[in-house]
Amino acid sequence: MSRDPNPDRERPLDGDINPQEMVPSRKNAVLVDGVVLNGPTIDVKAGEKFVEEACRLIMEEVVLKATDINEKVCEWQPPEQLKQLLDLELRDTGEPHNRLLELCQDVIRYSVKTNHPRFFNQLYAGLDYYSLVARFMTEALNPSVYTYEVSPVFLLVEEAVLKKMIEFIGWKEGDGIFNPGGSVSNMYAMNLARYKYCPDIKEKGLSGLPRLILFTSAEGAAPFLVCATSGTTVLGAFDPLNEIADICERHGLWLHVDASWGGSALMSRKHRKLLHGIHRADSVAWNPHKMLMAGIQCCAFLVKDKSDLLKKCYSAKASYLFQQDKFYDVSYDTGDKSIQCSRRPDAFKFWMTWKALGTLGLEERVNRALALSRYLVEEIKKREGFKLLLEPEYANICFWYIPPSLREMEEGPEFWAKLHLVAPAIKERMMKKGSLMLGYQPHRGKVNFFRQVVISPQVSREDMDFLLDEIDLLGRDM
Ligand code: ABU
Repeated sequence: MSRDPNPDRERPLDGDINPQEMVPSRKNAVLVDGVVLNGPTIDVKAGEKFVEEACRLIMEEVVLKATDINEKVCEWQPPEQLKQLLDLELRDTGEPHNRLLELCQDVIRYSVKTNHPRFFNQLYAGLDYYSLVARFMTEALNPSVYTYEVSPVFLLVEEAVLKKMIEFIGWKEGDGIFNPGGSVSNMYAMNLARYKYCPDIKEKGLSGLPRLILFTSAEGAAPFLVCATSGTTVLGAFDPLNEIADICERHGLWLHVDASWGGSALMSRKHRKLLHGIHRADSVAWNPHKMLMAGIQCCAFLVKDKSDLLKKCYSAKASYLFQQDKFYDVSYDTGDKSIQCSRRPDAFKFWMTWKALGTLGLEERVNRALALSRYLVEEIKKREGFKLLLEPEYANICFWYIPPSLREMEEGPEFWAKLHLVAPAIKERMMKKGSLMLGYQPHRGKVNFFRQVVISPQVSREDMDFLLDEIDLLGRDM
């Protein structure tokens, strides 16, 4: 049962529609179950005013502060305290305009400023003004990119972006689909490779198949897919694609490259060699929301095959969306090649950024991020108490901070056990202070180390210096 959130408000009794409040009229009222059906019930004026004032708040509290290093990266509160500060309860009656604006302000205040020049915590960062506007537009227009009839522009934009990305991979042609993430792209690759290997899987089901495996096996199972990675999450490592492609070709295996993170290096003539051989892949995952800052989420799955494999594999032929007797070219109803039904117009964000910066601007963004990474690596080498885990290939700089108390200690079990505790303790201090955010993790037998990720063009050499100074400041008494 739906309730009027404002049962006590006055309703006009005459006139068709109150131009101020757009409240339904009771004159000539059509009532169903006691509900007046005349005119819209939404308070348009109040809604417009709210959007306008909330946009101003976003501009002042997020956009204008995005480059200000004097602002905090985060205003840390433990969960129980944050629950009290946020007024999370959902009530029977709606909150007034000003209270809603206060709530918006609180949400902004206690959210992490991922667009801050000193947010280095994830494989995304910074603020791209053009993709931001694209996001505002798509949120306002609220399209679902499955049929041309409801998303004509966004479908054509997606087609144009995919075509361009395919060109950068080095394929003559191909297909693709934007989707909710690199993991989903990798799942697409697995499904497609399996479909290609067993085209009757949709009819026979999994039980009709031999036991399938990825990579290879000497157990009598059927290998069908090799998944290589261009830009691993922690170390930013790149697999040798040409060598892997040779093996795949020899054994007729589908080669998928997870370039969710590293794919953006393709935009740079200097750094695209990291992905040498990617044109030989059958499919690629590439997330422009990472290094290219298109805004979360913006993830493309790209496939070299042009025989409509995506559609063959996923088509469910929903008759309420994909009618074949429509009055336009239904090949533009691309939703039937997606595992999703509703789908966001994510390509549009990337398209806006690409339009604004051009290919050369995107290339410059990648080159600068990698040059800043190089600078940081050299600084780490120079500084006492900092130790690189390995020479980075990309924009992930992995290092330990060794506090003064451990500097003279022999690198034995006790040293590593103590060092393991350092990064989490410094992370706690930096978040409580709000000065900086970068990630840490243990990895493959190595004790906790920092992973610094450089992406945003808002970041400068000074921020790299600050990062090292601040870690030293926060950890020198440990
Ligand atoms: N898709 C993995 C991203 C993880 C990270 O941002 O560190």
